[in-house]
Amino acid sequence: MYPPSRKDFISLTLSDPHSHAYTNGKHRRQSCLRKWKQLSRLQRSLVLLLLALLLIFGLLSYPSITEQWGGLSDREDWPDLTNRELKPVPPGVKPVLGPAVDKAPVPVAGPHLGPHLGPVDDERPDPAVEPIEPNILILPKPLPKKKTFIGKRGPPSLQRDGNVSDTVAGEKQEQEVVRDEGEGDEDKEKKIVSWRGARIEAEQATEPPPSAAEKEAAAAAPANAADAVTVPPEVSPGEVDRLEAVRDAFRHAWKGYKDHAWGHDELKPISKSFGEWFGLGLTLIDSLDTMWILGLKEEFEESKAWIEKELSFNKNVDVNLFETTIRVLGGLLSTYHLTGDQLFLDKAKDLGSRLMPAFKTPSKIPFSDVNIGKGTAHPPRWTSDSTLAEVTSIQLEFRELSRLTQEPQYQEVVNEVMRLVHQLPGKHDGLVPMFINTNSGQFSHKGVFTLGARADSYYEYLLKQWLQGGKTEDDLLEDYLQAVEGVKKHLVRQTGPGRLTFVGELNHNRFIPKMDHLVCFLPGTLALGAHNGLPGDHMDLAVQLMETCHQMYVQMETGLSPEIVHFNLQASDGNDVFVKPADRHNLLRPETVESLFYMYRFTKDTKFRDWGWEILQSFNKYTKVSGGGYTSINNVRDPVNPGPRDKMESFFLGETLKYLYLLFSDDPELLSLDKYVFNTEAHPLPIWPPPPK
Ligand code: DMJ
Repeated sequence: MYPPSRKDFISLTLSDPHSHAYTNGKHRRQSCLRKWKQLSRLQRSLVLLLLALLLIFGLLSYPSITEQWGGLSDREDWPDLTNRELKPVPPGVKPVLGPAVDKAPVPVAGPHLGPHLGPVDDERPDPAVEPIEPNILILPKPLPKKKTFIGKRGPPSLQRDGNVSDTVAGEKQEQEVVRDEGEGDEDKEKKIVSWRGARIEAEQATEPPPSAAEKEAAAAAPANAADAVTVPPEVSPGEVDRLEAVRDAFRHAWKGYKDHAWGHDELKPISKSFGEWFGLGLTLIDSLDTMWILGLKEEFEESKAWIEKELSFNKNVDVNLFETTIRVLGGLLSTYHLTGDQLFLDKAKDLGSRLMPAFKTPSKIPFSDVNIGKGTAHPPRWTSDSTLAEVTSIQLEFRELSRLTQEPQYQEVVNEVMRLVHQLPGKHDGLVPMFINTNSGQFSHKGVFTLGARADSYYEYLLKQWLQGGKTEDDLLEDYLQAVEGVKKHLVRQTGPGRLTFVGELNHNRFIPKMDHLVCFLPGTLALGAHNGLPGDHMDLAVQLMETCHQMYVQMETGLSPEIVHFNLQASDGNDVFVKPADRHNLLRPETVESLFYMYRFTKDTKFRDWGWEILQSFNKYTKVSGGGYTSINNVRDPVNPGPRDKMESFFLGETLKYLYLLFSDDPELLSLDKYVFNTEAHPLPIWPPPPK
């Protein structure tokens, strides 16, 4: 049996649901009144109380409801492709990764490759991923000047003395200031001779070490970036000071290399030792033309002596074709051009001929690795594929080697690669997959399209080969123009909150709002194309992307960009930029300062210089190691413990500092962009003169 129902609730029937008689409401009113009178006093009080509460709640929520309605009617939060208004970051809110997002553990499903290969996109679903749809490029107004937020705080923790292990280095981050031992001011020349002989007044421009009081203030800085306050921007130093600051940075890096890694590939500045990759003195060769350009004669001469006496390519060693070409062959060729010294061309010839076995493949698409002593070549152990950017970003160097030596074989093998790729099916509106098979000559792992790792310099070299050859090779231009259209159509998007333009990736028709720092070469390349008569909207896109790359630095607490960022596509007031825990490292990469250099050369807008200056200061603050050298760091979001990686990549000297120097130089004839193209490792090679008629 069911228990009898208990009436512990108030039942109100305001009308007879079954009555359909029309009484003009009179019957209903009478019925209500009667029912009301039938209620006990308690029941009536409760009903009145309920009504009173409903009334109060209604009054209180009225403003916010009307506000929301008003907002919706204005469609402010709706994705509206016709809305070209910029949505600025709300004042006073630091537009950085919020702790909640940052802390949320994200399971990593996809592989992350090493620093030189760069990352392959992980497969995990991304909340911001949206299905593919026709993309319309929205040109926003320029971003308003953002306030300077002090996220950069705390004394530099990397700058330590002592021969300590990695682990100890990570744990015992003493907070002291670099003093550049052994770099006494008295040693510094008052006058520096630039590479073309112009005399430049040299003044000390590096920041003086902080006083005890400043150190104390830094230590007491707010622990939470959100607590930071706004400070007035510092007075910009002049050209001479900035140039000298770059020289100082170079000298400091060089001191570490010379003291602890001389003749080896890379400096490990924390452990004061070295790392070997190919055993070719990579940093030394990559740095040669930078020393020449910066007017560092002494350093240049001692390096030249090492090349003369010590450098031999007759070694039983496997080298990566691409890395060796862009860093070593490129470095030797550009140094030959700057100095006219035959030594460098002889070395380049020797190396070039030793790299040639890489092209002996069934498809003529080169293998990734070649043994320069044995004359054998092979793909990586796990695949017969080569990386697309690697086989298409060796052309400037091999072509130049042929021109200088009058031996056509170098040019022939790399031109054949371009010819094959030009006519290969599998491109997506000019965008290329990341791999190509050395047996079949076909693209492999199709479906992923990126301007980042493994594809980046393919696009860069299309334009630069066209420029190098005097704008005569139409296939290169055609492929480049088509690729830029493909980028605009499929990869360019804007963030919801701040309308930052970025270049994402396509993964089997899914748009991934992810951008490698490597992609920051693109503003410079687009600007270079526009400077050479390509469509003006390339420059518009360059300006927007440059702003985004700048934001990738200033929105981080150290003022340094992470390796990879993700962007927020949602129309909300949240952050524009997110960094996943695995992507927070900075390898001292050059791409942003490279693009700043191009942007400044073509626009003369001094803000690009100021942005570069801020980056140099951040490198000095968070990556400079006392005693000598700069180090890659693990975490650009942690200014107290950025986590030194104990490695100074050769491109920091070969590219990053060189581009900074050229950015700060007032002399447009210092490596004029109408006379030189820079290879992808920042080694300038001449634009070929037109053939005699
Ligand atoms: C350099 O070796 C070259 O710039 C290359 O094109 C990309 N990676 C590094 C710098 O980040």
